[in-house]
Amino acid sequence: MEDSRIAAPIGTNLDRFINAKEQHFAYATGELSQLLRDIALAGKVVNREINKAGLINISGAIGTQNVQGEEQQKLDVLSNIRFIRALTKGGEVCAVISEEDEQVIETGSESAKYVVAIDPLDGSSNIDVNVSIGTIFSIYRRVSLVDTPITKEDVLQKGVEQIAAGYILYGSSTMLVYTTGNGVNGFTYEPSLGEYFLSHPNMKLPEEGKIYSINEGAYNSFEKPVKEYISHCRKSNYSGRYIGSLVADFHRNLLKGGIYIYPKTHSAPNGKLRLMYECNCLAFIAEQAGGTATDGEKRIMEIQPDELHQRVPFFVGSRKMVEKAKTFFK
Ligand code: AHM
Ligand code: MG
Repeated sequence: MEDSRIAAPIGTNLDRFINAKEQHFAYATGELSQLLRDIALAGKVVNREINKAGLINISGAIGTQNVQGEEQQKLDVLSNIRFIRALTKGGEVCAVISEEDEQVIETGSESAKYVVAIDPLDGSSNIDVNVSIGTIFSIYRRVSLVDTPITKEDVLQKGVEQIAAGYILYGSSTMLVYTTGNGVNGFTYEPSLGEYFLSHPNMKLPEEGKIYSINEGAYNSFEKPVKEYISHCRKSNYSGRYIGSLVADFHRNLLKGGIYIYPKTHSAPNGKLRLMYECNCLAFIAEQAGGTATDGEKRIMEIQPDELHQRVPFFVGSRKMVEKAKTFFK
């Protein structure tokens, strides 16, 4: 039987899918749909830059670059510029929190009702080595009235307040995966047509899995419960898989079942990953797909952020694996 949450069949392009979903909501104004389209479009531009990245060092030699004397910017900086520009010009967003910017970016659209938190290009250690990287985003509705100044409450919202979240994975294929709180859908980018097509409708995280993803090189600096959980994984003959790109590791586990962990370490006493534009977003997607996410004790999406770039320990993935990991903290 077809799941009623699937608004369209496999192969539907992203625009049609977004439109079909919007028609389910009598009072939808189309602004969220437009915002999702803006993000998807900026993702295409970033995808193009990433695909060119390997050519940059030889481009001088083949004479295709630098004819105007242009300096090539680093990809993470460039991605930030592309996304911020798309979010600013689109007019639906009043404020942006980005990993690349210390302060909140006010877009100047004070009558806009959405706030976006974004990591424009995550997986910094993989950017220059041709390994999968990703963009991660969360969308919130502002709390204050439109046409008034942006407040702290508008930007520091708990993950449970997200109205949409998603990621773009620049991998062997480029994929956009997102949720608006009604299941998770994945779209694969077809570069010759320049379109995303629905390839993974109504994604479900297997309840149980056999993959654990953690940087075991830092083992000596993990807390006892994490060491004990790793020992449980080893005894259970689970596979260790760690790309070191959060989106790629999360995506694999979403499809195959598994757990991703970035715990507290000596050098990162609160964990390394950021609550607002890395953890909340993937926690929302995981929960919507039937999985779960915790900091070891609390549900990630219920943590009240105190600062924009706050870090949290992160355990996300198959529900039974995350529940098992939590038992070692009791
Ligand atoms: P970044 O925001 O600087 O790219 O760091 C986040 C990345 C994640 O994608 C990845 O899971 C993690 O850092 C890897 O960290 P480590 O190299 O410490 O294992
Ligand atoms: Mg990051």
